[in-house]
Amino acid sequence: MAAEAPAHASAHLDRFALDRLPPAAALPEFVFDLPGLQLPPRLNATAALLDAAVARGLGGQPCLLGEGVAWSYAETKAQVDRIAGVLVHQLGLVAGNRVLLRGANTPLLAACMLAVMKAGGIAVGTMPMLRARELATIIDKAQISHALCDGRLADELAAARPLCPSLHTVRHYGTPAAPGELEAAAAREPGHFEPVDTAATDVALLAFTSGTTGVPKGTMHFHRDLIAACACWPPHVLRAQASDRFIGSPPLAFTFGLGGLLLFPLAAGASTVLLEKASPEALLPAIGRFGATVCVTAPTSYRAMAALVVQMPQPPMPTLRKCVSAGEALPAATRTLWRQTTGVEIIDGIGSTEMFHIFISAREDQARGGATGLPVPGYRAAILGDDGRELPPGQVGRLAVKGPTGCKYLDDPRQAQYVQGGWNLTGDAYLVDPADGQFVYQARTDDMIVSGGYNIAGPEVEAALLLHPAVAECGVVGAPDEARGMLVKAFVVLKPGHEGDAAMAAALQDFVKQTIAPYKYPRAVVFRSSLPRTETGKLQRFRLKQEPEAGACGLSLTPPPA
Ligand code: 3UK
Repeated sequence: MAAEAPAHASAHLDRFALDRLPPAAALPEFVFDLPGLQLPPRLNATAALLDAAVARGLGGQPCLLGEGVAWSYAETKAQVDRIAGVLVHQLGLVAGNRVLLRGANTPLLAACMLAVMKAGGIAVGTMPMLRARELATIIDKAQISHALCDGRLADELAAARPLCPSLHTVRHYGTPAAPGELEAAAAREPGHFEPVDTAATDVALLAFTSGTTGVPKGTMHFHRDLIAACACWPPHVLRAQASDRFIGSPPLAFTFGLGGLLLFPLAAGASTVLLEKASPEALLPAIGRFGATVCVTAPTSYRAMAALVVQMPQPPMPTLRKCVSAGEALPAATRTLWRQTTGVEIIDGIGSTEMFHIFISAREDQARGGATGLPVPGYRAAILGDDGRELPPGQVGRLAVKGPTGCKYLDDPRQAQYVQGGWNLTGDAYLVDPADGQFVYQARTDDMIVSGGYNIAGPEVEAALLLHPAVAECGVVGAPDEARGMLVKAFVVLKPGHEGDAAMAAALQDFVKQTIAPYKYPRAVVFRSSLPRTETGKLQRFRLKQEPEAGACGLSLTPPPA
């Protein structure tokens, strides 16, 4: 009889990820003291979420929904097992191989991601909007061998292929109305696939940061990380139930979306709606149409949906009971507006691609305007000074966190920036409110505006501007200025019916001076019809900072670049 493999032995025959993990000394400290984080040494994330749900008797319950799709847990498992079978039996996938996933959010994309992990592969999600050059960078960095791609996005991947010698196998999938080659191959597989017996510390996911500068960083996540994340924020802060139905906007390629719209619903035995188009205009009616109860999206999306709701005779989403916001700071005005329009208190949470998901957040009953919340059970957080020592409450410093998940860059010297002294440093400036211990976001550390000797956090000025009834959206950055070093400059999108003229600029400047310390008011105000955002809903401050007329003071009415 063959000796049993030691509990920690990797199942990966392809050791690419294993060989590129940061050395032990460069890893953050991992903390597993929360009950519920005593995880077994062998763990396959898909089996632990999906197969376990079916084994618990949820087979007949709704699981993945989308346009023209409504799969039960049993049906989802059968789809996942067939695709895992295609990967291993037909496409020669070996445990540890990286598989590119390319498509808008759909049940089929979700099934592909789960299948890759079940088969012992490493899932590499990509934002649908990426162009050939960006895809090639990721494919090369991760030495990706296989790709499962939505047929409608085939062209850009085809354009990338000549630059990607590692990528030898591509299969396209279709829609419920027009199935593709992947579905045809899956139909030839049996409905059961035995999960690969991965170690808890085998890499399951490679998530690339949507970095604003430099080469994107690949963050590696173990099977254990995905399951640990399911045991922290969801049961302690979100507290969803099996009867819940999730819906939202973040792509599954973004860990905010993968957790919030796939793994956490599965862990709760709930159902989830995966929408290809989830702009505020599309998401709002979809909440009502699907009877969703938990909404997961970005702050700007709540603000835009609130503006749509107030134009309607009745809120179009009577079932909605929980709303999650992450990706950027939630302005107090948006929290209030959403509560007043829908009656739902938003659950804000800060997470990062490196940490996999949310580590500071507040339940509805703890939520307070302008604060992110408290460390999520399972995580510790501190504010560090420049010398790396912990600062007392009330002082602004660098946010540092540790917990069961943490930063593991794929072969990247920037590991030493994110992880210092065992802490994960997110790059955010925060303070702890001495009154209630809540963590209060200031800005990204490199976005702090130093003007005339004062430190000014752009998001605080944005929060003030958003309280003005004419402001739809805004972004505040520092613009170079000879006299002050930097100048506070606001880019403002007005609501329909308002004129972006000199009088409005002056009115907004006065309004900010009345709302927060006057020295923080924007000395330059620029009106725009839209603001540059990433596919994950984040304001691209670096692009605002690069504006050609960034030094100019006063008013500019130039239209946004196409
Ligand atoms: C910022 C926030 C204030 C912050 C993410 C939830 O956004 C996510 O991951 P990214 O790697 O960016 C991380 C950075 O985004 N941020 C995110 N949430 C908040 N700032 N308040 C918030 N609530 O600068 C952070 O360092 O793109 C969010 C879950 C998973 C994620 N990957």
